[in-house]
Amino acid sequence: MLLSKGYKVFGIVRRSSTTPYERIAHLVDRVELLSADLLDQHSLVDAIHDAAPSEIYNLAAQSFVQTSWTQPVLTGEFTALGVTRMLEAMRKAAPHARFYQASSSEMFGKVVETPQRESTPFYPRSPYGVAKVYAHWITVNYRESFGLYAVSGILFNHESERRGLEFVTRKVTDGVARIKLGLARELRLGNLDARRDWGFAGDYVDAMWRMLQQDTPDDYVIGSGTTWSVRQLCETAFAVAGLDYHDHVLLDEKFLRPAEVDMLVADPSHARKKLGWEPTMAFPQLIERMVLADLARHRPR
Ligand code: GDR
Repeated sequence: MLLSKGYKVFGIVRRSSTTPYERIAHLVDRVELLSADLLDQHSLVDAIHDAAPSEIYNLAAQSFVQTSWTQPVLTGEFTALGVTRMLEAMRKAAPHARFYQASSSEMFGKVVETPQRESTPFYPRSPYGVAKVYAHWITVNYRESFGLYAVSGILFNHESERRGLEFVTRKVTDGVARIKLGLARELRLGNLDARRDWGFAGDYVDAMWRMLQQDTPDDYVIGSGTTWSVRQLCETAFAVAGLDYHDHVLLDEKFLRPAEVDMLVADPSHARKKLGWEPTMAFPQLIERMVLADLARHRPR
């Protein structure tokens, strides 16, 4: 999206012995990748100094909720303290840049009001959610302490065909495609009764960009305002391929979480009013698009 608006785009990558750029393969000749690591303060200062950015989007995190129970300390390092390191690097190397922090609906966790808006108190339910609450408040604190243009976008689940296979929407759409094409017979899932407010990632990056174009920095909730269960996700996705989820979905306790977020639904009226933001793709169309993309990917050429 930034490239289509004429931006020069840099990304940071942490060193690895392999180059897993699968999801940005179509972009690697159009963006400049700099080596840096959220665990290494100095490398972040150098990367921001070299790129001299006008806008910084911090989307980096250990972002899989389930893993945050098995790697809680690492999750805190990347997802919480990593944000302080980014803000410190910006303060040092690009204090006039605008900073976007990818905050999360997981901060609302065991919700204290419905729908959830900017003023809803947080009650995180996983080490990931707890780390994101820290990250949110350090962003607000650096804005208030140092006058940085720093915003926190509280985004509800946002999905597309580029979603990682471990997240439930993509796990289901990929599973449907493999079952339809005879590559698998069953799909093992955890809690089918959890409800989420799922939207299209393309709409949500537009909201991030809009947040950084305002006269004054503020925080915004971004979501569709609708909520669907994992069971409804299964019904919708299997139906796209002419299948019935009852014939293929099995419960596997391995995918149940030690503490669950039962239901999330956004009230995005602040974003609608201030940013003029509206989602363009409803949940059934989003899931259909993802199933069709996975069918095309798995179909023999
Ligand atoms: P979430 O996304 O935890 O909401 O965080 P995820 O897709 O992993 O889970 C959504 C819900 O589905 C239930 N579920 C399963 N989840 C997975 N992954 N695998 C399963 O087999 C399964 N079965 C049921 C889960 O219990 C849960 O209730 C996502 C991430 O992108 C975060 O980084 C981001 O901050 C939030 O969305 C907004």
